[in-house]
Amino acid sequence: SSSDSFSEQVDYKITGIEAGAGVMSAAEKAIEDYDQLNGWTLQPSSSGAMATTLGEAIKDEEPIIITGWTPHWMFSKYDLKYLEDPKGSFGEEETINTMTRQGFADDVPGANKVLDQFNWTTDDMGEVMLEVSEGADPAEAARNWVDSHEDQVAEWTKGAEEGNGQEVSLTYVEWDSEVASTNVMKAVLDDLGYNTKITPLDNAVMWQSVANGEADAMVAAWLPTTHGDLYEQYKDKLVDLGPNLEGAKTGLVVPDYVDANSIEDLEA
Ligand code: PBE
Repeated sequence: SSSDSFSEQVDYKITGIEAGAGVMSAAEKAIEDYDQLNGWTLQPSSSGAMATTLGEAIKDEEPIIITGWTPHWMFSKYDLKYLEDPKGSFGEEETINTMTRQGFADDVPGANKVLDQFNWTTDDMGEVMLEVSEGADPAEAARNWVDSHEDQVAEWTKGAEEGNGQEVSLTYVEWDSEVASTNVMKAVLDDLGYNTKITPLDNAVMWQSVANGEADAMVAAWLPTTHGDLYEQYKDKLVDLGPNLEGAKTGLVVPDYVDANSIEDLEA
């Protein structure tokens, strides 16, 4: 009934995303860290299904709690809030870094330079994500962004040798944020004369593919917390080109109408 607490109303369930995502491990950690989450369960799903479930709940002002992250279009489309995380289970603000396989800088220096110089803001990424969330094909949304941000793209390609059809392989995971960044990098590299292949994988396999040299690079390393364990596992086999975006964040997210502001406001 409506007098039930928020926690009872959601049946002590957090709506999650892909099982291999870092935010899922962080949510499992939160369930262990907070007495208030004792007995709660985290339901794996997919990023797309989570967003659909969130949209349906909001339409009817129903209670829901999800694993969320920024940048994400959901924050521009809906009124949402992160629950405070005083124990830091989800870590602090993060960067999204670019990683290449060893030897890539020597093999394809022009493309490596572009990847090294690639950096944008959460607002930039948000523009691409919003267009995709409204139904645009990711390649088309990336093309629109690249064509309308020529100066910024010129900074990324400055001094980079043009390609003559050399293949560059990027791996990613089909999270909305990484769909945006990876498609934008493909558009930029293709424009410079490279033949860029993008391949969606599971998170752990994405890291492994670059570490073992099957793929050239990825622009999807969330650090230091979200992918911290994968970074530790593979860092000796990777080249870290540093952040391509600052101010990323993950956590438990609820609609504004939910009467809770902190994970400690939940009930076991
Ligand atoms: N995410 C988006 C990913 C990183 C990018 C937060 C869903 C994750 O949890 O691993």
